[in-house]
Amino acid sequence: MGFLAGKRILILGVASKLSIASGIAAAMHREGAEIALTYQNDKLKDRVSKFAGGWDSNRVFPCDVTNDQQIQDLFSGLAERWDGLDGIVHCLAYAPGHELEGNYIDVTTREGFLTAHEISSYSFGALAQAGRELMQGRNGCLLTLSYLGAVRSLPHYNVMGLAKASLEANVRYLASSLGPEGTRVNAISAGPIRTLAASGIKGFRKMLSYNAQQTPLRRNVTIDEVGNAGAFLCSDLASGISGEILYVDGGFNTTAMGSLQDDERE
Ligand code: NAD
Ligand code: 0WE
Repeated sequence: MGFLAGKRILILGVASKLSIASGIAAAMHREGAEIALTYQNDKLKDRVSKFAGGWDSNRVFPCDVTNDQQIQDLFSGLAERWDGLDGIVHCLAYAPGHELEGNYIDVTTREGFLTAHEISSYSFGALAQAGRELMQGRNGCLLTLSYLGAVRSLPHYNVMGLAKASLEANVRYLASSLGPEGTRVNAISAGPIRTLAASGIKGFRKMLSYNAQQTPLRRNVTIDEVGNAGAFLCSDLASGISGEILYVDGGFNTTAMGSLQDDERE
């Protein structure tokens, strides 16, 4: 029996088979969880429904997180299918593309800042609020996805770094708020992975190869590795872990001076 047997988990952010949300859904399904998925817009509806079928699920709901009504409707719809919910996995982020290119000071606008923070951080708490009642009394778990740009500055990540910093603070405040109800709240800070969101980033291929070279494991991580860590964090195996940011990055964040040792004879 899988370590998520009997758990009912809502996953937001599947857009393609490369999505981190897809890696998490696959791992959770493998470990015996029942899955529900959302899609951002009608363009994604059929695709996400097909993925759901592959994970033995016909629970698929629209949810653009900028829309309060859609967030409410998501949980009313879910309540018609499930009498309780054990987990919410938040796998989404957005900033206007032109703000993820160039020098931070030159490209950041009030509007881009607000959009990035609304979609990438505020939405996590909004889902926690709307899902709270369904999660009562089940030792549930909330999970989100962050990136190192929350705590280090790096080229081009720009306003997304601020939004991820806010998201990580959101994890800690939600963990304090919901801990007394038994709900745990955590994030995975993943290393860079080629997904739809990442393919929109200029120079991403170069970043991937630099990252692999400078990482203790000398390679990039996969959505399956992030998926396994996500399944663990949402399971009772992680019952003592809350408010935590777990790095799944091959060790990249723990080093300095890069891989200088590889050419130390020069
Ligand atoms: P992806 O493109 O597969 O997923 C991004 C998702 O965000 C899509 O499903 C999209 O529909 C959704 N989304 C965007 N705006 C939305 C809105 N208004 N309402 C609802 N959904 C919306 O890319 P991904 O890389 O799998 O991204 C998932 C998460 O992982 C993001 O939070 C991202 O910041 C994080 N992350 C990605 C990487 C990476 O290198 N790919 C590394 C660390 C963290
Ligand atoms: O969080 C992310 C990317 C999220 C993202 C991606 C896009 C591309 C398309 C948010 N908004 C948009 N808007 C778009 O219009 N990552 C962790 C992946 C990523 O993005 C980078 C990175 C890494 C890593 C951008 C610059 C530098 C590094």
